[in-house]
Formats: sequence, structure tokens, C-alpha cells
Amino acid sequence: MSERPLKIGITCYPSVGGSGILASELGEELAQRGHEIHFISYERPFRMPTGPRVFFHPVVVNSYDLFKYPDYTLPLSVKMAEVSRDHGLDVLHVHYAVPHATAAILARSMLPLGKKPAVVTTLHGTDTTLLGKDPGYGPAISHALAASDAITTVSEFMRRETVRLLGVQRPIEVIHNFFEPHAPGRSRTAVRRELGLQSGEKMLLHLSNLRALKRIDLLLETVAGLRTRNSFKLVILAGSSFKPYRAQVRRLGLTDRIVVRERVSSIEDYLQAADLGLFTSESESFCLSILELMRFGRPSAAFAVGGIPEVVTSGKSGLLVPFGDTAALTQAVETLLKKPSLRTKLGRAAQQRAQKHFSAAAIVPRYEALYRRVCAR
Ligand code: GMT
Repeated sequence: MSERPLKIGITCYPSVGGSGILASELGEELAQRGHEIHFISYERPFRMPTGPRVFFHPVVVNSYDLFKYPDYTLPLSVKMAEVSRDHGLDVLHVHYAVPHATAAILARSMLPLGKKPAVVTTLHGTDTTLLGKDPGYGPAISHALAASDAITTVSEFMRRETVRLLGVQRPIEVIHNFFEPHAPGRSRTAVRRELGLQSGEKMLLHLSNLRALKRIDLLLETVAGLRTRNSFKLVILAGSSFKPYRAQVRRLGLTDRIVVRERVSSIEDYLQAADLGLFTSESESFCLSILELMRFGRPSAAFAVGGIPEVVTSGKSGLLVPFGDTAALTQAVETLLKKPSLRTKLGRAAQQRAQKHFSAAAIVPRYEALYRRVCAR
């Protein structure tokens, strides 16, 4: 690195979710490139790296009888200001607007001139599409965006939505997500054995936090439509409890077809063991899980919503169908199950596309250049 390394504070949601995963991986890549990374959150992020130049600063939230609801924004902003001052941060990079961007703006205003870090806000999804529309949040989000030194979104779809819903006038840089896999810890055979896959059974993989917009109801409906019942198992890596969906699984007669694992961190083991991905979200600004499968050469079938068509070119690196058309999605999965040569062809193209456009080598230098730009101002 010819220029001086930067000191970067990263705040994200630590729980399982694409924005926290992306922020953690960005921190890991930046540390490997010589920068000093300070994660600031209420818990260690789910996939936070360990190693040199990576630090974690917990935010302690006290609950006072005085307050009906505990407040996180103020202790977060105080911690951001403290870490910025004590470690001389150049940049606070916040992932997700609420409350991270507002806390960063407040933290910066607590610091004296010459000690204020630049604030970079990355919008990931529902911070714009859901909260941006909420009159209780929208104005605070707009204010934090106007006060940030730079705004990025993880897809062109998100950029357009941010302009449309929040009326942002200033430039927004689209920096797509990236994924850099670690080596799997177990063999494909060992993982498939653990999951109880019989020889000849194909493994459909779904990974998500199971929030309502992931439409797990449609996921189950799609697989229930598959005619060749014994040809597959659907493995769900769930970021939250799968219990609410058990009744539907039973009703659809899918009990022996579905395998659920909750809060798995060694996802590469499962990505490698999978044959294809299946996603049914009604809205998705990017869909990191599809990219994770692509890096392992596995194509996905999904609804063509939000930013997904920026990640997958339908017919070339996966199969996309209109939202809600579960019959068409079932048909797409059936085609992929029946035609190994098509799976391989789409999978190879998906892997090449992921490496070219959505790898650390393609994306991390764009964040570095952005940090340099805002620091130079
Ligand atoms: O905004 C959200 O819904 C949560 C967020 C998360 O933390 O998982 O998901 C968003 O960010 C991911 C990483 O950039 C994207 O891959 C997801 O598509 C996006 N989710 C939605 O847009 C629903």
C-alpha cells in the first residue's frame, strides 16, 4: 500500500443479515489490505473477523425505569465519538441508516474540529424501502443522508428507490456487494451425509433471516409443487427460528423433504454441498445469498425482484421468474433438477460473473477510493 493506511470505524447490525455480513467481510478485507478496523456495535458481528488490525468496541445499553423503551442511538453515538477520538478514526462507515447513520452524524458533531471522521453511509435495503416511507423515520434518514460525506447503495435498484422515496438530490454511488469465500471446513460428502441426503437426491439451498419479506410461505409452496418428490431435499439455513413455518411444512407433506439448520456460521460447507439455490423474496435490494452460491458455481432460481436481476442474468447465470408465479418457479427448479448440463452451464457462468463483478478484488478498491476521496475533502 503506497498511501498511508486508514483508520476505519464500521457499524452494522451484528445479527445474521446481509448488511452485517457484508460489513464484516469488508472489515476483514480492509484489514488484510493494511487498514485498521474498529467495529462498533452492541455485539460482535456474526461473521466478524479476528486477526491483526481488527478491534471490537461494544456499546453498552442500560435500561432505566424512566424509559419505556431502551435507547440504543445515544450510547452508540457516544461510543462512536469515543472510539473516533481515542483511535483517531478517519472514517466512520455505517451500514444501514437506522440508527447507525443518525448516530454517526451525532457522534461527529460531538467531536472538535480537526478530529471529526468522515461519515460514509451504505444503504442496504429496508432502511430505504420500508423505513424511508415511515413518517416516524423518513425525515431522520433524509437528514442523516444529507449530512453524510458520501452515500452508497448496494444496487442500482436501491439507488433509484432512495431517490424516489427519500428525494435525495446528491450523488449516490452504487457499490455492489461482494463475497470472498473461505475454504470449506468439511467435504461435500461429509456435509451431505450430515444432512441425510440420499445418493441421487439433489440439494436445494435457501439461506435467509426468514423475515416476512423472504416469503417462506412461497418457498414451501414452490417445492411442494415439484413432481419428483424423491429427487431433492430443501436445506434451509435459517437466521432465526423456523418454528413458525413447521405447520405449513406438515400441511404440505414436506416433513421428510426439508432440513433446517439455524445460525450456521460455516456456510461455505453448505454452499459447496448444494446443487442449486432457491429464493422467493418479495423484495431484495441485492440478495447476498444468491451471490454466495454463485461463487461456488451454483445457479439459483428466484423471483425477479429489486436488485436481483443486477446479480443474475436470467437464462445465463440463473433462472428468474415474475414475482408470485410459484408455478413458473417450480418449473424452473424442475428444469434445473432434471438437466445437470444446464445446471453446470449456468453455474459456471454464475461463478465467472461473481468473480468478475462481485469479488473483493473488484469491489473493495472502490470503497478504499471513496474513503480517500471523502478524507481528502
Ligand atoms: O434491509 C434489510 O432488509 C436487511 C438487510 C440485512 O441486513 O440483511 O438486507 C439487505 O441487505 C443485504 C446486503 O446488502 C442485501 O443482500 C439484501 O438484499 C437486503 N435485503 C432487502 O433488501 C430486503
